[in-house]
Amino acid sequence: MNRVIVLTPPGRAALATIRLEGPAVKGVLERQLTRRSGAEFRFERKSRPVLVRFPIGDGQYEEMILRVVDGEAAELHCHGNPLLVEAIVAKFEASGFRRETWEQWIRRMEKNAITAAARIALADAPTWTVTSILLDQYGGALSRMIDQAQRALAQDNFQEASAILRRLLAWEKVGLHLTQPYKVALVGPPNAGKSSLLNWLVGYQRAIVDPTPGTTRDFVTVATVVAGWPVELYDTAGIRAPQDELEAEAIARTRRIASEADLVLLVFDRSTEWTSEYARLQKEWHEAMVILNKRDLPPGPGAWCDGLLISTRIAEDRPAVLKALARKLVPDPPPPGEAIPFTPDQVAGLKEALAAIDKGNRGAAVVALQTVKEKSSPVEVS
Ligand SMILES: Nc1nc2c(ncn2[C@@H]2O[C@H](COP(=O)(O)OP(=O)(O)OP(=O)(O)O)[C@@H](O)[C@H]2O)c(=O)[nH]1
Ligand SMILES: [Mg+2]
Repeated sequence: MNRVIVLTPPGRAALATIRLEGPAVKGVLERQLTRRSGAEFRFERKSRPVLVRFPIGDGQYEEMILRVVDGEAAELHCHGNPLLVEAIVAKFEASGFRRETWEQWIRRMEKNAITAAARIALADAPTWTVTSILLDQYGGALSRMIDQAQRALAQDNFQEASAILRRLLAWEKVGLHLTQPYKVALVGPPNAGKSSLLNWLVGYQRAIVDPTPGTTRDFVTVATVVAGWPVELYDTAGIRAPQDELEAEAIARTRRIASEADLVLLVFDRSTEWTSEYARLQKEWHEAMVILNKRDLPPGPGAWCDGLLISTRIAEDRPAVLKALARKLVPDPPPPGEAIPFTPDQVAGLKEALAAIDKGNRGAAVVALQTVKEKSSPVEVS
């Protein structure tokens, strides 16, 4: 089988790498290419990278670098313009090459589905923390623990197998958030400073801030990083008795977003009086992290609840908010080298194996674990 694979990410870029594999590579390249000097191109297994000319029609040529990988594989490094890349790939397709995505290529190259998934997720890793955890799994941390559980099962040591799987599954939340950011919703009464807090946390004016209560109707989200963890902040509309249909819809959306969030930041203006409406909000989001904003102003009266006392006008307060946020999201960060499942398929497979062990069904547990190693599909990167 002959294959053509674009290894570089889609979109405009300075360079693209197109990989060719198969018995026809040598013949096709010798027919298509000429040396930059105009001399004939000969495919040599051990040559250094060479500058070549690739015909793109109408007597035009595109210059690129060719690297011969082995007798049946080569890489073309060309300009990254997507139109050019597409034209080159199409030309090889016309010569009978099959187009493959870089994810398919990695899955084919990697023997183990876990290392393949890690390699694919690594391409999108947004922070060093995420990268280093995924690198551990690429290096075999998760596969080794699954091997250990399988060995324990082979020796009828159900207790040890179960303990290993429980430990792996304890990282479910951390693991799945390596490829999906934590969702953090900023919720609270109008004018509390939710949009200000969002801007302050990310360091630029993303959301509209205004002294008029009820400013935010159409929400913004913004991607950021908290202590190395990818986070998506959701600004929402202030909760109060709606003054029109639009606001009612905005408040309904706030509740939807909050219900889907990993964490709710309940923001109050500490300079106002504590009200029964505040108490109701606090009850509605009893698991929220409470932020008491505007500590630069005199505190308002009433039986105020506890919370992190800050002001978005006081720069020194920012690290404390970020620290508290990180502790709430990831109370126990994993130690280096820890085995962590990081795709929904892996988590589902481990849970299936654990359920089988609990029922004393060794056969089903072994199959479920083997599936995690061999078949779990990697996270698709768009
Ligand atoms: N004094 C003081 N004012 C603040 C602080 N944080 C925000 N504000 C002000 O409070 C007002 C409301 O801020 P926003 O961020 O728009 O409040 P919000 O909660 O998003 O309001 P809605 O979108 O209406 O629900 C603005 O005038 C801000 O400048 C603070 O720490 N101290
Ligand atoms: Mg707002």
